[in-house]
Amino acid sequence: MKLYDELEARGFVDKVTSEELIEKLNAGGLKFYIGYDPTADSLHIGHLASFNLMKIFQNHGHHPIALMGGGTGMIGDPGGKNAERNLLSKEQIQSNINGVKKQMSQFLNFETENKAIMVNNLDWLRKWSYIDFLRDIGKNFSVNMMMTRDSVKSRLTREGEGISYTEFSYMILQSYDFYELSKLHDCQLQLGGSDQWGNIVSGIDLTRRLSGKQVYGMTFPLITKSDGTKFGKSEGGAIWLDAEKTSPYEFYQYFVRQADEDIIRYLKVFTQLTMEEIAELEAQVKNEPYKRAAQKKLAEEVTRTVHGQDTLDKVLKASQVLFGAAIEDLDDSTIANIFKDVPSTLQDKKVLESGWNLIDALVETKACKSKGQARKLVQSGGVYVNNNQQKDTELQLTHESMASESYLILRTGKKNYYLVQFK
Ligand code: 629
Repeated sequence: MKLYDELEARGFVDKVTSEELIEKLNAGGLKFYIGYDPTADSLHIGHLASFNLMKIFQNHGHHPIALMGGGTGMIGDPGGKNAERNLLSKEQIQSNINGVKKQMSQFLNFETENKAIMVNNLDWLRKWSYIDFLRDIGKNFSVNMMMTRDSVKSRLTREGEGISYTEFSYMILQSYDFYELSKLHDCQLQLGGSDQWGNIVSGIDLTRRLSGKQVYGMTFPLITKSDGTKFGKSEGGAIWLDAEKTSPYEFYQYFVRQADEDIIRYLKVFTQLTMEEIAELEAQVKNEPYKRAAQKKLAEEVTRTVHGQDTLDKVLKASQVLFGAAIEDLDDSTIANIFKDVPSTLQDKKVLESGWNLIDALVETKACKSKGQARKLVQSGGVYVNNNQQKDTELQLTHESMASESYLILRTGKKNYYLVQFK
């Protein structure tokens, strides 16, 4: 399948700056770039579609340039923001770049013939003096035109929150990047989400003015959810790619929870699955939606790409626990995530020294109303410690009974779980 046809089939085409681009896309061999400002020490799933897009371009013989905004990150893109951002310190930006670079390298192939390269726009932006930049670059920008760009328009109205000269001038820096990359690397194409259209078009205009070169742009639609809520947010905030900020278990569950109405669109933009494989999953959503096969496939693909096969295997095992699977070699944070919605109680670790009687434990955790009920339930085989059935009413819970460093899980019947945290 030709690249442009695949992009259209996957819903990746929002706008292109010129029809000429289409045959260039299908011919392969283009140097192209996407920019990422290091506004946090980790990328989030809002960036995932753009990584997948770069991989698809690379698979079709184009040369990816991943641009880190070490310079633009110091200014802040006003696009999509209705209030001024707080400036990040230079140290914060550098540490964010280190975190983001590591994550980005998991997605792209930096070895192959059309290998990806990573650049940092601070390397060239830092060289300019303010006066020279105003004279040589700023002179090419009409403020009248700049004020019409979507990224700043809403901030200039009376109702808007206003905009500083700093954020207003951001598009000049991004425009300059495109010119610089066309000069340094013969980069002919910039990609970005639909929020980047104005910045991309400004860069094409500047490149033509400064060098006479024609370069191109293509935007892709920002990911939306049918229920109108923002994609990539959960009650705990953003869904990060960094396992320390969003556990792989939570990361996986986020994708499993996506709605039937959205899941096929997400498979197309977040994975490398073929259109045939996706069509097969679409049929399953229609015929057996309760199996959530498409959601599980998406969650597996994305979790494997971001966290690796071993972590995915652990997450898959953990996601079976609530269905009665054995609770073994799980760490505290995964257990806390799995059982975050079940009743939990706090216990003093000392109680395990002499042994905590199972019947007492069932009553103290309110799993059973009385010792009599607890005894009957244990004898009838309706009680489980860490999903292992326990029928001995004299059982003493000790350190060996723990599921992890701090947790032990009691269960009555099929699915009534009680988490016990020991301090
Ligand atoms: C210098 C900086 C450039 C080109 C781009 C940039 C960054 C750009 C921006 N992009 C978003 C970001 O950094 O703010 N001004 O988080 C983000 N981008 C990926 C997609 C996007 C966009 O990294 O373009 O639409 C999210 O999918 O919001 O020379």
